[in-house]
Order: sequence, then structure tokens, then C-alpha cells
Amino acid sequence: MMNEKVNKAFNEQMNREFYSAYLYLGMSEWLSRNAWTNSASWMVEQYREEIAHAEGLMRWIQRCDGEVEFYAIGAVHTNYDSLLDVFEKALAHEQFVTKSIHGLVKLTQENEDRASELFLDWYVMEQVEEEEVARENIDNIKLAGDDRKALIDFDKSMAGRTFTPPAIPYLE
Ligand code: OFO
Repeated sequence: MMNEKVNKAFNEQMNREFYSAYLYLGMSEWLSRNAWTNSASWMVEQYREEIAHAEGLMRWIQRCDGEVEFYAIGAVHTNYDSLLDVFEKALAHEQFVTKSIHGLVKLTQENEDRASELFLDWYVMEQVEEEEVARENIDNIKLAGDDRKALIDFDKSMAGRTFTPPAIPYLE
């Protein structure tokens, strides 16, 4: 059975992933309201991905005979200054999530929960990708600068993202 401390920290991380989903849905709302249609759809896919991250953690807790607890998800605002502001806040959030996952890994090590530590490897690597993509989006928006046409091209480049459920190891 999962150690109580590790169990609690997994529930907290699951909550952060649900919050991430909620945050990205809020960003999608702002993007949609401001006619950045493709970026809004991209954020909805990001929302779906975060739900899958949360579900993965939930299933791991269940596999380890832990107790799944659903904490309250914090409210999110839907006010942003610009396209750049949205994506900068997305990167800042991913950096926060990376830190919290690293903290969770450390806790599994301290509690000698080798299986959970191994399970989290996928999440550690996923964060590398999450931050990389977030940085690329910011770079592309910055390259467009104040050029409205270039910003519209950026938005077009965000079209077509479709969510494929990730194959998180050790859940099957
Ligand atoms: Fe779950 O990776 Fe973003 O937050």
C-alpha cells in the first residue's frame, strides 16, 4: 500500500494537473473572445492533455491501493493582456508544475517508494516537452512582434492540434 505522505502528495499533484486543465481552458476562453481562434483550439487540446495527466496519477494511486482524494480546484481568471501574456503565463505555470513534480520524485526517494519514483519518470520527461513547446510559442510570438499579419500567421500555425491520449507507462 502507498505510504500516507506519498499518497497525499500524489493527490496534490493530481489536483495541480486538474488545475492546469482549468487554467488552460480559461486561457482558451480569452483567446476565443479575442478572435485567436486556432490558439483557442490549441489550448482546449492542452486542457485535454492535462486531464489525462491527472487521470494517470489517479490510476497510479489506485494501482498502489492508495486513497484517491479530490481536493477543490482553484478558480481561474480569464483576463490577459495579450497573446504573448497568455503564453508567458502558460510557461510560468509549466515551470511551477515541473518543480512540483521534482518535489514529488524527491518524496518518493525519501520514502523509498521505488515504484512510484519510476512511474514519475514519464512525468519528468513530459515536463521537458511541455516547457519546450511553451518556449517555442513565446519565441514565435516575439518574432512576430507588433506585426499583426505575422501574429495572425502564428495563430494559423496553431491550427490542427488533436489530442491523442498519452501512453503513460505502468498503467496497463
Ligand atoms: Fe501536466 O503538464 Fe502541464 O501542467
